[in-house]
Amino acid sequence: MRKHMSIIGVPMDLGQNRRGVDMGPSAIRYAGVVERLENLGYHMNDLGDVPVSRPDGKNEIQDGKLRNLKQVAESNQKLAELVDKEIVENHFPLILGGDHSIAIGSLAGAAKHFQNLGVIWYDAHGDLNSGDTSPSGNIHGMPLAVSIGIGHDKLTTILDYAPKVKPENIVIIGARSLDPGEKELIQEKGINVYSMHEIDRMGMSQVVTEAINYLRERTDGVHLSLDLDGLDPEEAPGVGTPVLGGLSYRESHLAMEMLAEADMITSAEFVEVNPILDDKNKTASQAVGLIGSLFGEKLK
Ligand code: B3U
Ligand code: MN
Ligand code: MN
Repeated sequence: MRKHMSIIGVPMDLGQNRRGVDMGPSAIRYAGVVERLENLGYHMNDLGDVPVSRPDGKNEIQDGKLRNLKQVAESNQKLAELVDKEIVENHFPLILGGDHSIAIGSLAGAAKHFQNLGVIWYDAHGDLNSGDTSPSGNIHGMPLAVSIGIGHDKLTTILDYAPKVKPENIVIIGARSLDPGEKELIQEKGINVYSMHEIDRMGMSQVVTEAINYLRERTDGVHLSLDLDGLDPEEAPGVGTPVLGGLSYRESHLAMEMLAEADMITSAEFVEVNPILDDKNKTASQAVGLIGSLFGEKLK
């Protein structure tokens, strides 16, 4: 039977300061994501975009510390409901961002369906801040903390349960910019991190093999959250917070191909593509290339 996949766009740009990332879902669609997956034999249904409201003021800081909290929480609630519904219908949810704050809703919708959801967080950043540790007030730097139950109630209690994920079920790959509070949380909670240091030393192949073996033993599903700023900005320039010294396109393909072979990903999102900062839709095209590999392009 052909596997069903649902595309969900989230044109969210309120989790950070730079406009344009709201056009990410369009750019990834324009780069041919649906056709690419149809060619691999998937039955595709593009559900369109989750509504994102405009802030009342200009990039308003709410509740002391969090930028656009109300709007980010509302869209994530809608996204969580949609992801939940698609999983109930046995459709694989493929979520297109938008800034990384949308992982709050993706994980809320997905984790409900597993005892022990694993998370692969492919990112230059840890996204483990809360209002207390964030240097920016930007919610896109907080979704992983929210998923382990740390952060504002409006975010942690979406779909009325918390936490969504156990810290030991998380594997971060590609980190090279962590804030002091994030480093503390990683130590305290024992979160697995393969920073660029480990990737340079061990190679991507070894890193992903370890991650797969580790998650296979302890989880019953795995959400892949891929922030395009995990890639090096020379190759993927269309992101809002580029950090030098990142993963290559080749290494990233290898990681996706290995995950395809392992056949363990149960939901996925590709986030932070900002077409305004991009070079002729290069970053969106890379996202589509990586999606192709994740869903078995090499194997078919
Ligand atoms: N850690 C910083 C910067 C950042 C996080 N995520 C992105 N940038 N993309 C923060 O603001 O929390
Ligand atoms: Mn991120
Ligand atoms: Mn990032």
